[in-house]
Amino acid sequence: MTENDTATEPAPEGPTRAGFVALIGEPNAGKSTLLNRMVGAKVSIVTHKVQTTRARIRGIAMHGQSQIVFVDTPGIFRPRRRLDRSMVAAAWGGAADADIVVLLIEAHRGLTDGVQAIIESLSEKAGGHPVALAINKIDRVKAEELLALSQKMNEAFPFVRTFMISAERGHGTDDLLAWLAAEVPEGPWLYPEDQIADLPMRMIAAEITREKLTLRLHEEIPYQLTVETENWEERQDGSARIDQVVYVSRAGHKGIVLGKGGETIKAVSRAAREELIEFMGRPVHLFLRVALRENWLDEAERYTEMGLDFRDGN
Ligand SMILES: Nc1nc2c(ncn2[C@@H]2O[C@H](COP(=O)(O)OP(=O)(O)OP(=O)(O)O)[C@@H](O)[C@H]2O)c(=O)[nH]1
Ligand SMILES: [Mg+2]
Repeated sequence: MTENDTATEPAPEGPTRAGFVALIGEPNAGKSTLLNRMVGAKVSIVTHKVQTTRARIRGIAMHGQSQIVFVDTPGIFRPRRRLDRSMVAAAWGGAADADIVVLLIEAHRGLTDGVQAIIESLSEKAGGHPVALAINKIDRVKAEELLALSQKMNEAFPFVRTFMISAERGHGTDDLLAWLAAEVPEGPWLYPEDQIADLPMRMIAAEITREKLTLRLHEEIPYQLTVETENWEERQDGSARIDQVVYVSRAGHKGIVLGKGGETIKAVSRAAREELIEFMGRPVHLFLRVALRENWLDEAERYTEMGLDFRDGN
């Protein structure tokens, strides 16, 4: 396949292709936004805060005869806590297992120290897979700045391709998808054609609630809590009853998560329920409780629930 072929739609009767594309980058680069854009549905949660994604999340996109399995990963940063270390290990694990790696950076922040640190580990940790660069959030800068940044980045690492995109607005993302579709290896599809995610519903539901909590709570509180779906009951009337627990690690956080007269948790529950109804296309009854669990950040079971490897946090 030559470079000129890559931007064109593959012939419908051509061979099928399928592969894994890992999206890596600093926290907040826009990886989850890009995954959702590529898939055409909200599979991975997004907030304006760093370290939103905690585990690897797969989202599946079809383009012509190609199936592209995008792997959203936690942001790569200098870890402090056990959870941070597990998250960063999950991100690098995603890169190592992928057929193609896409490094996302933020156009307005450029080649930061954090990006530099990622580049320094890329050759070793991306397992020799091709790495493309996606300069995201181009809506925030002038065109002249982009060319200079692209040049600087390509001097720092031998990217196989550079894309200028806005994941949020959908600029340049079609070109990126078409290129990836042509680059993934020939082979049978890995998932049914209409599947968009492979996360269990109980985990998606917990993530949606965590997103609403992260949006409403401040400072360190979102980083000190986790959400688990404890019970899922299918009701005869076609609705689902979902019971979730929010674990907090400090006594003082419980009251903050509940809010005055339970206001905060009620607002979170309402927002999460609305999104679940939209996602599932049927009625949902959501029940949240908040529990103090001081050591949850050091409990193996909590990591398993999140889809993380506890040992990576050592
Ligand atoms: N202006 C602008 N904002 C964007 C764009 N793409 C993403 N964002 C915003 O950037 C923020 C972070 O987006 P995420 O998709 O959560 O970033 P992430 O890389 O997954 O972050 P972590 O999960 O924390 O590693 C959100 O507020 C997005 O709305 C873009 O193209 N332009
Ligand atoms: Mg994310």
